[in-house]
Amino acid sequence: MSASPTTPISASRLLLTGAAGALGRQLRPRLRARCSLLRVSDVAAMEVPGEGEEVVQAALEDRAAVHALVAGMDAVVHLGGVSTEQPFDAILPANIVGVYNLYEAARLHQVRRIVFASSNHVTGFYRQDQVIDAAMPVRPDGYYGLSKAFGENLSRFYFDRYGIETVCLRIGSSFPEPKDRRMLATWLSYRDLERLVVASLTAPVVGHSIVYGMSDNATSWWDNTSARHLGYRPQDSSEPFRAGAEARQPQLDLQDPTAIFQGGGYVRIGPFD
Ligand code: 15L
Repeated sequence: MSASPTTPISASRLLLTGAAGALGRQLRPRLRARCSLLRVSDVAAMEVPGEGEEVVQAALEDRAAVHALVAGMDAVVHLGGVSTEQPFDAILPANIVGVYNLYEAARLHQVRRIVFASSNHVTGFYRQDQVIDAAMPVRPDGYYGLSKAFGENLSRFYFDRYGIETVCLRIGSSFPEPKDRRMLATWLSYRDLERLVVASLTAPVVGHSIVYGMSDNATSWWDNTSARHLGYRPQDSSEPFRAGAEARQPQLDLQDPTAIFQGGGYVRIGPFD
């Protein structure tokens, strides 16, 4: 069974990082309704706190600020950091140093579970004619994907060494609707994103899990069988958007890397010099 709209989050004090971003803004009210205290954070300004909320502006590379953020929390939904392909120097502070700061803070403050927003770009150099699962070797399609692979490895270390559980969500394309033909395979509706995050927070045992964040799309490159223990059951599908996406993009250039690789356009961003 996937989590119902009223499933309380077993962790009653929850930290949501990246709360000013597109997905953070979606998740904030949905998570607020399920926990006793929601602390939200971002490097950017956020909406003022509602009842049962705390709002803390902080940079992930600021170690002391991250330790203060994490203190007193039962669990973390970590969406913070750079979420698109950028030069390495732009990725390094939040996505590499920041994720280290977060896990060190979690260790010191005895946080038991983290839901880590990874990305499909960890495996973006697999081809679109392959179906892959989370046990296959990573094939990042850029510095952003590499940083998410680092976060996945770091979280595995913190589970093996310290027992902090993590669910790594290799999020596909979470937008109001699929924007192009690639997203017919990678789309994750906002409602399914919520279902996935709630399942990741409420499943009794998750250990260190990796799951692709996608809706119940007819076309799919990702096999989530090994994450069935999470109880995530997507209920939306990209299929109703297929005709529109195909009409907007009637021709596919099969020599174009963006039509060959799962990471789409990310595979050819850069070099940046
Ligand atoms: C991501 O990881 C990005 O955060 C998002 O903006 C999209 O580009 C998405 O991947 C995608 O692959 O469509």
